[in-house]
Amino acid sequence: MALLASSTLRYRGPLSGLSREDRQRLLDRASGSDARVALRVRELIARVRADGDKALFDLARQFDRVELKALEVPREACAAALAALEPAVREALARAARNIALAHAPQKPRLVEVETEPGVLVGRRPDPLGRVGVYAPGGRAVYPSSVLMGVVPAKVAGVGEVIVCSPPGPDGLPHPSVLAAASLAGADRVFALGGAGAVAAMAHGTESVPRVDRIVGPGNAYVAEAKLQVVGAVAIEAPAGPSEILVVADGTADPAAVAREMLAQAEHDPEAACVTLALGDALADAIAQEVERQAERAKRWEIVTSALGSRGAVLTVASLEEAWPFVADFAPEHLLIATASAQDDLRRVRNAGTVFLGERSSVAFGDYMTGSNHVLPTAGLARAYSGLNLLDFYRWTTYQRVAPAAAASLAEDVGRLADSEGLFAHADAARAWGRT
Ligand code: HSO
Ligand code: ZN
Repeated sequence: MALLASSTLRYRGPLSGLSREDRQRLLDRASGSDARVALRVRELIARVRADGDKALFDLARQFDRVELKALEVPREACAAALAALEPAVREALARAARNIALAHAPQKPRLVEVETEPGVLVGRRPDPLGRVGVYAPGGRAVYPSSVLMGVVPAKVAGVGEVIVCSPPGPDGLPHPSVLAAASLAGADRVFALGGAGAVAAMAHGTESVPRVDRIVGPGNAYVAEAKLQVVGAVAIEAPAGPSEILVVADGTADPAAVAREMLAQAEHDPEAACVTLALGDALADAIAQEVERQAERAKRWEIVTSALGSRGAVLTVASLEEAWPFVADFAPEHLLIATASAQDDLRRVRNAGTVFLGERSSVAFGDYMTGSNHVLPTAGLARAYSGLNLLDFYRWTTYQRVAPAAAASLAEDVGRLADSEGLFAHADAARAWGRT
């Protein structure tokens, strides 16, 4: 069946009527790294590795058009930014930080020990990472909320040192709201560094910037590419690309509320993907109309209309049963279940970064305030990755201890296995304990 025309949305019609290519376009959201970006980033990383701080000062001049006096932001500047925030905003930020801490604290992993055989003890101890770097973008996206999402769980985990990097403005400092959030969340050190240079500095270290063990936080295409290129020197989290929302709505959903949710994620990025699966044509038409109406008035009109025009869709399903396989294939960053049976429907969900149950559970609440983490896998990576969580800030140390009688009992079998691999020194090392 042909898709109905819609001036704002790229697709409006039945899910079952989507052509193979159109379905693929909705499902294949990986941006794939641009060869030119990859090359530029490779050069930038090499410059930072070769020239350290000097390269970072040069990059600030080149990209941020500012002559930095220092790479590190004094603690007092962060505290001052926090003090200068409008009190109501500061309170709201503090409330968000509190909820993030509360939601993440129970995720604390515990040491486990098992006896696999009498006298054979195997243990696994969670160790907080020594140093973590949180990247906070500047420019079009200045998200103090994302600073909280990275720094607060790292501090809850007990990471030794948490540093924040964010590009400088004309005054040589990162955006005041980023500094305020860093200070509120308890970041240990803050650097006025942006882009691939910041990632390179955190991955390899320079005279002023300490090398970290893991880099987290969103960034533009250069930052994302740089993070991929430094894997090997450091760990990163699942790369997060443009925002996404998939809404599943039944007849109890308010079309205006569904449209608001589509617009909210659309305003992040011209590449955002916003899709609704609506039960029945009447509801789908009402939602599509609302999207058009709200898009016309959107404050961030350009971004919203490009997003909706390239990956915006309101698709009709004949039953909710038809929706769940699509949810699993799409693996959205955010899934909003605007149905009467939302809580039950959760059981049907496979592969979503985070799920919002009922239309009142707006994605905006999760983006800022519920305490759940908003650094989430995009581009279908929710098939394998989870959103940022406390475990991302630990590594595990495993250990084992073999008691004397157990050693005697293991010796011969281990010797046999080692012989079978042709590793005779291993066999000797094991059998020696069988003879004692
Ligand atoms: N929705 C974004 C997170 C965010 N929203 C930050 C508002 N500020 C993640 O896709
Ligand atoms: Zn958002």
